[in-house]
Amino acid sequence: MSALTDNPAWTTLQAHYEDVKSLHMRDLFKQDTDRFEKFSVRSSGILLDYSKNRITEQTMTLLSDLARSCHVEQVRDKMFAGEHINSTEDRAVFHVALRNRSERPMMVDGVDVMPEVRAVLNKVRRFSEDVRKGHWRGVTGRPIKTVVNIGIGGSDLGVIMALQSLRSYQRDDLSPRFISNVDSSHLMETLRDLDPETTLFIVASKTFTTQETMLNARSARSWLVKRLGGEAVRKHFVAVSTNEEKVRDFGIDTDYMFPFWDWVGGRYSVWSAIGLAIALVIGFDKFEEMLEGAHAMDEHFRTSPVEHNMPIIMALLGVWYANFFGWSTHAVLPYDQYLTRFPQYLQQLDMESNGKRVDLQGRPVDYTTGPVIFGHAGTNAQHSFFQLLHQGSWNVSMDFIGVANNHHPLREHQTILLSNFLAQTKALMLGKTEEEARAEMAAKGMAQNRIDKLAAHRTFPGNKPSNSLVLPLVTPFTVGQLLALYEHKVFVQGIIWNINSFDQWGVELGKQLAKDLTPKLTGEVPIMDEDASTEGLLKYMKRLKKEFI
Ligand code: G6Q
Repeated sequence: MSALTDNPAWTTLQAHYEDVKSLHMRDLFKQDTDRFEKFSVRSSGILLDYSKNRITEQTMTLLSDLARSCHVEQVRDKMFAGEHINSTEDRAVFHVALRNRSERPMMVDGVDVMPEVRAVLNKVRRFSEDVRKGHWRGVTGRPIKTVVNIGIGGSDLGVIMALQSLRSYQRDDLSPRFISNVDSSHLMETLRDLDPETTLFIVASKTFTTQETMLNARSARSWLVKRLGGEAVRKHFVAVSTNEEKVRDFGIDTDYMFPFWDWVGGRYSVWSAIGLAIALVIGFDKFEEMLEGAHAMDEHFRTSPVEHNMPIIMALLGVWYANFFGWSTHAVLPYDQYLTRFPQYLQQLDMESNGKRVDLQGRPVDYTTGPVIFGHAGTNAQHSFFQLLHQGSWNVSMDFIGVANNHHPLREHQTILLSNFLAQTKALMLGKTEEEARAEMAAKGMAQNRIDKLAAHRTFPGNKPSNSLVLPLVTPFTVGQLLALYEHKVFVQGIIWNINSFDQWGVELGKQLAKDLTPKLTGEVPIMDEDASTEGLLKYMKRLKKEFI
């Protein structure tokens, strides 16, 4: 037993689970027509309807008790106070300072970081405006038309996701591209049709040592130098990093280095100068609106009581399914094409943060932690994996994200999109009984033997829980809110599971081994002291390389 599974709030929930696990939401909705009012919450234009969950009022009371007994509010307050809650790296977790739009100071180690945060934002503003207005030009005097962000993980995923989401705010003459994978195909396909004279590279790396990013940056620099000469680097390369020395060594003018700080975790860094590509492509004012949206969610999270706190409610529902129902998968399903990259972004945010197996004290946990996250945009996803959600043998908890309005006013498209959004959560909740399936087939005049044969196949168990988040429109503000909502949800779950959501040691081992294997692939070091599989694969690949190239 651990402190968590021993916690009376936890054991009470376990007993409660036994009482409610067989209840069907269809009946819960029949018994209580106020479920929507009782189980929905709003924050600055975003609505969370969590009534289609396998919960009663008592469930929510007990889950709130759990949050309180795990000191969720106190740890939240420690984060906002700049305390070193990232204990394994002994750092503050302070991305909320990057989007603090209030006059409140944000203190870390006795220093208010807001003057520095504002100074970097101003630098981002000036540079992005210069580029957008054509004042900053390439070495041959032509304005910039393409911004290539070279980064990986937290220095890539947030920026791609935000720019994909906010594509309708993009100008036709300034567009983004991304190079992240060390696979040369990514680099070469990205550069293939680019004009070096109108291309600006941003090397985005907190450490400026990440193997993939640095190799991609060097190859991009060679590509540029070959075409425009060495002098071009200072006009076509800028950097976002915490490592000034390495930026200078690379040959980037440190006047065009946009700094951030070690209290910003990689996957929480889109709000920092890592967002430079966002400011360049959609304009600094829009980037600021994104910060404002996140700040609005921060204020909601910081000040709302547990029972009305959107991120806390979503976190608790996740714990309810992961730890009491024993479901290990969570799907995120945005019904908006602009949000297609959102599930992928969340995979890193959630799975890197809460994919942990020891608690803060270093003891193995005796409960499950972060779930597997997957998802895709509706309605497309309905035509691929939704079958499993409706009738598969696994259970998956779900977030549906609906957007009331569209940037492209083709009314019929939007109506059908929203109808599908509503229909899915309803179908998943209600299901279809065998009697209903039989009656439906009979009404169509089907023969009885055919009905008997198909009845089980056409039955849907229902009782599949989902949250519905509804946004007015995909804007910089709502994207900011949405990201912050999920950041805090993940954080709250980490508090309850007593794990550190802000380190990522799991990423290290593979990185180290890759470095050791490189000389074995190149032949600088003989293939020895490897396990039989790695040795066999190494030899096989070396042979194929010789045969094909
Ligand atoms: C995120 C991780 C990781 C990181 C990348 C890139 O939280 O730490 O995804 O962002 O490894 O790191 P650099 O920005 O240092 O290149």
